[in-house]
Amino acid sequence: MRGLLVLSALLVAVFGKEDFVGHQVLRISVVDEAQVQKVKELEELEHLQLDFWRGPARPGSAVDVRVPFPSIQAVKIFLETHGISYTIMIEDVQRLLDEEQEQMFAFQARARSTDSFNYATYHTLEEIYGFMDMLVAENPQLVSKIQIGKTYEDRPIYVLKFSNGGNNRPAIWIDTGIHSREWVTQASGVWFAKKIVQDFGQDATFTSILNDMDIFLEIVTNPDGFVFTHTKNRMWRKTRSLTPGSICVGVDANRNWDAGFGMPGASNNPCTETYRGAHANSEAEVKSIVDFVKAQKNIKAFISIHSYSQLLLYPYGYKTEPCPDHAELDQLAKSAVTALESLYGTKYKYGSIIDTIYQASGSTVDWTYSQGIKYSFTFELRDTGRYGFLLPAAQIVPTAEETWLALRTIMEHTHKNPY
Ligand code: 0X9
Ligand code: ZN
Repeated sequence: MRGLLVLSALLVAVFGKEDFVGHQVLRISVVDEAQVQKVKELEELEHLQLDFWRGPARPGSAVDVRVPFPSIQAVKIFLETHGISYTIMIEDVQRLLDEEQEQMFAFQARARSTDSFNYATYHTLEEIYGFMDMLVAENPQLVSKIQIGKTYEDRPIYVLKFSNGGNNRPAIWIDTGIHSREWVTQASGVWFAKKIVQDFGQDATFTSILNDMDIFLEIVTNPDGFVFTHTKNRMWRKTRSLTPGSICVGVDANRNWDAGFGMPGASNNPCTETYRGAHANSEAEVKSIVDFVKAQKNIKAFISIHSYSQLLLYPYGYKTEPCPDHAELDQLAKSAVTALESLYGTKYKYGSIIDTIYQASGSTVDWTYSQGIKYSFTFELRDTGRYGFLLPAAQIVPTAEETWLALRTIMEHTHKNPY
């Protein structure tokens, strides 16, 4: 281990890439309120540099946390002292990252068309933006690219528009990758884009949807963060904006929306992973979508895709009161996860955000719902924690395929139930 640590320190010095040698992901089971309090204490110990992948704790639930090598002994002793049980989900995070990198290098060749593009590996921002241009060039009748804004670091933010004509048809929105480290989501977004052009004119049901409605697809919703996950820190979640007066970088773009902003379920501390930002819409990546949705006026379904945990969720995230469309959304979620499961047996739970995971304020779909977009959903894709955010590339295509069945269910329902 010592040799490894020295080696990795060297790698950081030479390439400036954060390493995760010896980091473990622990799954902590909390049985009661007393244990929840203990885990919260752990969260507040900033010097331990813990990265909570799933949480915060609720009695009877599990918390997944990445523990840096130097903190492992302290965390395990703390848990054991308080009689809190845990298992090791990932023995060595860096080993998974090395495998991921090897896999990417093996398929480095640049595709010349979207037919030869490798959907079964992870790609950089440049490769994904290249893919988008190829798809548009190959299908000029159906696909166009819209720049909806620019990121904090001045990168263009693109949305693909799939439209068979008409003028401002009712539309379905799908976004992936608002949290940059959730790589299976951007990879699935690429696959969805190809699937849309393949199924149009082939699959009767889908064709009839696209004959009446448009689809907007934002594949890389947090481009700065995504570049950062490739170049500096694979575990980056937030945007890359600077906060005056703080050394910490980034805002949680899924806490920055103007719905319950500032309420419990987000943090006002720039150094946390759920920092909500100085004010609602402070992030260019969020504001660009807000402006687009308001200008568009005709979006009828809004689906925001995250990973991991295998969940299909609907509003609210910031309050416990059921939303006015609760019964319909619950039924639709049930149909969608049933369709998803039919392909590979992958099981999803569904429900409102606050009931199913935890209170989250200022999150995307609470805002879209508040704008009158009834079919506002958010997915948490594979898996349930074996690999977490580091889902092996071999699972990209199966994940995208099964998710597509759920998306289709939501699109069909939206198509059949105009409002
Ligand atoms: O905490 C979050 O933002 C989401 N979990 S994640 O691990 N992907 O970060 C859950 C929040 C639920 N709300 C939405 N996904 N919109
Ligand atoms: Zn997320």
